[in-house]
Amino acid sequence: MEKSDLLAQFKQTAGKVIKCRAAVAWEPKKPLDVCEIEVQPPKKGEVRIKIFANALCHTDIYTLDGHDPEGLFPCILGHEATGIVESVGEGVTSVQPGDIVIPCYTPECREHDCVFCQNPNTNLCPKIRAFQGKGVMPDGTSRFSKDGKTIYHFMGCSSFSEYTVVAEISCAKINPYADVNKMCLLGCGISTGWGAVFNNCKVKPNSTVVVFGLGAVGLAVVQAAKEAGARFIVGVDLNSNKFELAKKLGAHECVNPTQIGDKSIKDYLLGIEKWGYDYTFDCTGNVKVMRDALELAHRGFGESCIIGVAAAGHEIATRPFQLVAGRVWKGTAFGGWKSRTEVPQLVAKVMRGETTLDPYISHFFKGIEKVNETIDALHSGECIRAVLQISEREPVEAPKVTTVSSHRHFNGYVKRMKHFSKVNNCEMQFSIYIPDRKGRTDKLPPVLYYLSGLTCTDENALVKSGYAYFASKYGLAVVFPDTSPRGCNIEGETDTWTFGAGAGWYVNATTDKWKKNYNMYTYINEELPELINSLFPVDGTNVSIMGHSMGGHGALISYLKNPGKFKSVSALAPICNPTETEMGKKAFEGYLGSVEAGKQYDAVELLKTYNGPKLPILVDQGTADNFIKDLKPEALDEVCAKVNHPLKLRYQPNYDHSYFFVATFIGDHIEHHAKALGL
Ligand code: NAD
Ligand code: AHE
Ligand code: ZN
Repeated sequence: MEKSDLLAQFKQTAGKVIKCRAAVAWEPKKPLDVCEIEVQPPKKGEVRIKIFANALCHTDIYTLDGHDPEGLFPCILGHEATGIVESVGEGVTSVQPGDIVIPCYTPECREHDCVFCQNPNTNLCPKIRAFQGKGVMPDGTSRFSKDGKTIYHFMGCSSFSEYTVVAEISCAKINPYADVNKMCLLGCGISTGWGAVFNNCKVKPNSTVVVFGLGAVGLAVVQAAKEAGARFIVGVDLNSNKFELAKKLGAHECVNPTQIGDKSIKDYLLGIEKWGYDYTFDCTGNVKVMRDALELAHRGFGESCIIGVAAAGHEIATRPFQLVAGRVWKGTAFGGWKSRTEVPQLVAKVMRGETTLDPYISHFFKGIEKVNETIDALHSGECIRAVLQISEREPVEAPKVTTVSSHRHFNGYVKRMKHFSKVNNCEMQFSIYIPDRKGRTDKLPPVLYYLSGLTCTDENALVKSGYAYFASKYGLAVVFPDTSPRGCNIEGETDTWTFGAGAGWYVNATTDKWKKNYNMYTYINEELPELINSLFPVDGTNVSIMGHSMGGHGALISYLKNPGKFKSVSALAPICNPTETEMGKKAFEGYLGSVEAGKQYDAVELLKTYNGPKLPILVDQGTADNFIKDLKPEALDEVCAKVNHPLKLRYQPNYDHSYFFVATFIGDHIEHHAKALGL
């Protein structure tokens, strides 16, 4: 079913009771019963979701086995899922029908008076926690029933059902192209393991780590500890079958406590690191293991993090001296992630290929009637995560993006990416610099698009312009697109440096020969920003543009053709009036069939009729620039004066057209943009 058909179907069911299948846990320790239930429409602040996939977490089993002090029956379990919004209740604004979401058991209300949401150190928003514990929605009632009998909600998710209802504040909207059969894992276990490392413990490079329990959660801890740069990671499990994957994900050594003779696991591990380990993690839920983990933390400063959930009545114990001696005992709920804000970022991280969920999916079942097989799989000891596909999603054609290279650079990362451009019908490359944020919940960085000149690729300005010091100083992301499509096998594509490859002129070609591939205007102004905004941690609503030479022309026309879109604009030695130059005429005749048609891509021409918000244009121009006759800064000056458009045109004595010129003034330009972007 196409998305539009699905939306039409959702319009039919909105506001009505939906009868669908769900896996009901009628009582503890019994197989789940797949039967037809009724799901009420969402009330105020609620969202009804059609579930695509649900992975089984140990906590579902723990509750089904009757170990959860909050466990209520009958209920619908499941809390690691993806789905699509079917309908929303009154007042819901953050999601709408058709959005792809992950229901999260830790909500995020984001209210100004929520001391938890406002505190960067915790994710424990308590807004609806009491209702979740009682198995009901925030109005105190359930949305599930069968033949008039109420069925309880579970952890605010209840995703072992074809349809469920959750609070809006529990609904993380994710990239619409995300693989829903995979991303469900980010609803609990894997996010929790990663977050325990990155958020709760902030594992330092060169540290030592022990992980007890190598299920999905423990393996995610191993994977993240490796990413954090730990030098020695030990995995401990009673089931040696888990060791191969643990080693693949980063464990240096794995130990089975039943296979070390008479030695206790504690003595065994202290035999390797005499004073203990910098970080230890419990991912078993066993309180004896929790004690060992704490006592294995390094004397003086080691931290032990409890992730496992212990059965009702079980308590942790140790001699207080263990803490007196400097060990820290801590824990995590959902890895500390602020769900609605950060789960979409985890999805994007997976989609960028910076980390993987693939190794965790050991079992995949199709159809809700297979739900008990997922439980058998988890009990078998062979399973990491069993994903149950509850409804199949129509295949979506996701943008294919790969990372060519990634480097740490000026307190951030610079990444070169490849992707298939639909508007240019070919593979394109771009680079992006993303500065670190001081705190991970700080505002996302605004974006500056830097368009390069003739013959350049995305690489020239990246390595020669000296932008990174300034971008890092202000906390600005910078995108460097390529200057044209390449390798399209168009006759004459590489014959000259002013036209074809390396010379796309930021226009949408209309001539037969070029129109299939050379659509740089739409690429720069639509396709690429959409891709960047959905994949990278940037604020795509706060954007500026600049460029050099042909890129200066691209920046000026993008600003003038999209009033209000950019917060600022600037250019270094821009081509200002291309319809009046030989190389511009040749380019427009080639791409558009006439010079006249080129006027819609000529800054001087566009300024004559521009009536949007007037941003001050900053332009630097070297007086020793050999190309000045093709640039025509004087025409820009003249038209701006005529139409009263603010222009700061600075002639820089004796500078030429090169990157020596660009690098000299890039700092002023980035400062100009940073101010406009509120940095
Ligand atoms: P899992 O059942 O897949 O894995 C648990 C692993 O621990 C298994 O490999 C098992 O062999 C091993 N194990 C059991 N007892 C052990 C012992 N005494 N010594 C060493 N290894 C032992 O479970 P999971 O889904 O990975 O979840 C792990 C724990 O984390 C569970 O208790 C779960 O409820 C909890 N959990 C907590 C959070 C949170 O936010 N705090 C989130 C998700 C899961
Ligand atoms: N209901 C149990 C608490 C269970 C528990 O600790 N849950 C974890 C998530 S487990 C996910 O698989 C958690 O994060 N809890 C925080 C919270 O607010 O529930 C009990 O002991 O009452
Ligand atoms: Zn879970």
